[in-house]
Amino acid sequence: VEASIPEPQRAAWLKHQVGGFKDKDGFESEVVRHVETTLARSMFNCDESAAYSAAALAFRDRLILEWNRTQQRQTYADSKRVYYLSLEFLMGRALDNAMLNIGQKDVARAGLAELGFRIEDVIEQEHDAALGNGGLGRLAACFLDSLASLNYPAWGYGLRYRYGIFKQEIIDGYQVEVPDYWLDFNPWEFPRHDIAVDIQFYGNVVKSTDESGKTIATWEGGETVKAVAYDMPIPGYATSTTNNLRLWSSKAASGEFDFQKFNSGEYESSVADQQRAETISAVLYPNDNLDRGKELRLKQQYFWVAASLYDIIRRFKKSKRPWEEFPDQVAIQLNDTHPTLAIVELQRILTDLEGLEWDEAWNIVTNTFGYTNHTVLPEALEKWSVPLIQHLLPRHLQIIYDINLEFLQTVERQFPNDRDILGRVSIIEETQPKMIRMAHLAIVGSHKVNGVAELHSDLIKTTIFKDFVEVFGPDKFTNVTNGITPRRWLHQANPRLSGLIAAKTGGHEFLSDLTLLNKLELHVDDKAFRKEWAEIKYANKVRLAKHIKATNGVTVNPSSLFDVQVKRIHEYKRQQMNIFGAIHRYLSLKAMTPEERKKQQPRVSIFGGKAAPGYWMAKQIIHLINNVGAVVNNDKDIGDLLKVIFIEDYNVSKAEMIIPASDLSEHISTAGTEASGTSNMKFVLNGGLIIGTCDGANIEITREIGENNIFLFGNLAEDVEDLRHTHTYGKHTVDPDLARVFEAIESGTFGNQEDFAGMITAVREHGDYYLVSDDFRSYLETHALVDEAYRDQEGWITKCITSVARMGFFSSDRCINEYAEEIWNVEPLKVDDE
Ligand code: CR6
Repeated sequence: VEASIPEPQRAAWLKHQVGGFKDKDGFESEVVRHVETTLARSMFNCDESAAYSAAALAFRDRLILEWNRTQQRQTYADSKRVYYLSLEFLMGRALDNAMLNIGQKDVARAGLAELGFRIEDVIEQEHDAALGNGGLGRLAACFLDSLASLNYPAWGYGLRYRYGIFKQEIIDGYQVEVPDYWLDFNPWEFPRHDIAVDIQFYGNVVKSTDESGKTIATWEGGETVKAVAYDMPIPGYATSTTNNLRLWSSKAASGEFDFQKFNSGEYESSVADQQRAETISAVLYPNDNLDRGKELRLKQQYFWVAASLYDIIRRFKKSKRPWEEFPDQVAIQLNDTHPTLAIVELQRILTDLEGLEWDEAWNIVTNTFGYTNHTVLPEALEKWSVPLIQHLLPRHLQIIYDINLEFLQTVERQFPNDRDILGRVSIIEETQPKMIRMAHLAIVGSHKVNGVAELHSDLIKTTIFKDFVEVFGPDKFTNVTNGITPRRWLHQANPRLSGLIAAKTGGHEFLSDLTLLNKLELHVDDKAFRKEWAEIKYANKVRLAKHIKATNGVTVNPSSLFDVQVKRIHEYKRQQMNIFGAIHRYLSLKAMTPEERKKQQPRVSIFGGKAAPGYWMAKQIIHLINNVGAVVNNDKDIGDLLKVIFIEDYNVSKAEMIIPASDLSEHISTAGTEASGTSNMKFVLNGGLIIGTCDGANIEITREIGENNIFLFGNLAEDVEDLRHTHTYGKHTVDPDLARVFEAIESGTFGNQEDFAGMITAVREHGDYYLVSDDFRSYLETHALVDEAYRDQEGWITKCITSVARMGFFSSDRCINEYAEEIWNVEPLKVDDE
């Protein structure tokens, strides 16, 4: 590496190489230097926000040095790299994570203290990087952490949205969306103005023949937009590997504005062009598990995919290898179907621009891509209308048709007597207008397709992708059960528990090998350990209770059972069932004598989560939760026996506070609808128990921790279809307890009943698609079992410790190693200095 500096200058460069701070003194001097120079602030009036900025810059400097070394090492080794293409990266805060992964948090704490700051207050200053909706985006962030921690040469590629997921405010019980402008000061990103790619849209295709008689397709005209790279360093835990997350930002291709237009007096329209271009990366679409088919979204997808592929190919070309070696050097993972156009774009580049034969190119393409499916919900499966693609990407549409033709021909040869299968597997849906089924395109263009938990991977093979299993054989389809990074979700979110586990398992090794948690089982009867365990949970609950007091103005008793459901609001996740259950509890308590009430287990029912701005039913659910809270929390008969809390603006940093404070969390989706869920893993890892359905990863969690340590209830996935059928065509009576809840709502107990009519009608008249009534009885009964189990505090703690000890499987490190071996065929790049 050093030899790349010309000999005459080498000594000077090496002599002045910076190393980043080494100790407390060095850290402090970096902080003060950044306050005074980079931030141009006086050290005499440095507030917490400036202290945060300066501390972040000091860490950023260190990271970028490691980043540089990692990139040099990876280029030099010239081994296969992984590219994770995701429209969402829900990163949360970076400073705490950087301090812990580098292993310098104690240094920072001591340094900041000497400068007059409490590290916790400084960390709190940071704005979350919230470039995602929910599980899918957070999974991508956990994966980046694991890829770096395991020393895989890997890059993330995404969009640099100017506005992340909206901030949620609750006003009079209703959700109000406020834009999340997060880029005012973002010390974690490096603009790379030199890395810019022109991206073409619209135009038309011209066909011609070359000397040899081959047809050449040329995509001409249209409009060009510039993609500019912004890099975020991703530090691995306890390793010097620092990988890259590259996010693309859109700009007008002509520079600031078109000078031709400007000089001819069209100033406004030249500015408008600029704004039009910048709109592409302006905002994250706020839908979780819902496809709306908007043109701007398609533009985002192509813009990001084309820029990323250009970048990947440029890097590949540096190695001067022949094209056929592309899949040996490059693995691209498609996080859901959002980046599926990459398949078409690579085929276009190889055939139209690089002159490869179709089959040769297609072979490269399919060996490069892997596709992860994250849902079976029909409303979430992406489809783009043919006229829209024709207009925006005319050449791509032709290639999609060619891919489909080739594919259907092979299917036809395989199943000469089955005409129907062609229509079912076709990439084109023959509707009016015709639609491109992106999942079909992703399957055809990849060598592996995976689901995200065992049940889900089985379901896609037997339902939505059944025919493809026939066509490609079962080996193309695999399962990689999701995981979470224990660095953020245990060590960072719950430092005291992490410390206690370290003391019992022989150090913090478990953070790199989560299966070491199993050593905890040896200590399950250790009195002092159990006491400390309980104290930590209580302290975490006190912290959450303070937050609730400050934001909701409600006093909750930390000795109550904290029952938490935090996630996107969605009918399939059934927050409505949870709030109906809380109403049932309230009605039951009201009907009791004071003596009976004394015997009841006090509870705090905690909700949090955003509703997509256009999702009316989800907004009703939020409204009902808040209105129930307003009644219950002020009812003198009830007191501490029940509180209902809606925590505003649930996000990653709130999750880090809420999850460690839960006794029980709810993962109660209609069986077969939640592909995996990942917060279920976070809650158990933090010593909370679960009430849940047999859905997603709940099933594997049960297998790992044991069925005595989880509260399962409800109908099974295999029975859902039949139940729905009887709702529609047979007899459908509402569960009597649920009917009483409906009566209470309809009598106006929780405000204007008309506001909640939709939620009730969905169950009573519209077929109860999510089986709320079918599962209500066993839901209530299981909650009663929870109360009973919680009253036995010793038994409860045993369940919690045992569960944590058995959670090793759910590390995203395990998950990434499975992807690396089964799908990507990549090896970690050893770091010499370790
Ligand atoms: N909404 C699934 O619904 C899963 C994550 C990550 C989801 C959820 O069960 O844990 O992906 N699916 O795999 C989609 O976003 C399409 C999600 O987060």
